[in-house]
Amino acid sequence: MRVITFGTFDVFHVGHVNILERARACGTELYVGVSSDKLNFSKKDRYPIYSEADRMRIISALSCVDFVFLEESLELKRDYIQQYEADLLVMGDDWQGKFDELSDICQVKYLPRTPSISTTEIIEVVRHK
Ligand code: C2G
Repeated sequence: MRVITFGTFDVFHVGHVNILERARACGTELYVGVSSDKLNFSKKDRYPIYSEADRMRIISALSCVDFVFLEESLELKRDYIQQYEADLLVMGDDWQGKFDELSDICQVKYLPRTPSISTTEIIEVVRHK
């Protein structure tokens, strides 16, 4: 079973590795869409700390990841799922319910986030040191 997931994975941390390993364990292959720098800018009004090339490089190096591609728009999830023939979409539960409309083409599962860690918090901590 081919699993697909999406994310920015900026300033890679343990919450990211936890969700990727758990997503991979839901099937036999894991495909990861890494959000582009432009997509992040349009969403958050700032570019990620790490470039999309570096973020893709980090995700590609993980043993639980089989294939990495660039996610250029949030609205293209349906196309990516079809293009890569994914059977299951996994996302963290901060996205709970948000992708249920895709359940006509694949299974959709939300996994609990790792508590007390986020890229935003890491940036704040480092900024105030
Ligand atoms: N995550 C987690 N636990 C944390 C932090 C993040 O499980 N403590 C999960 C998120 O739920 C998400 C994945 O890690 O499934 C990537 O998180 P982000 O990098 O914040 O990605 P996001 O901006 O949510 O995704 O199409 C979605 C976009 O790509 C953006």
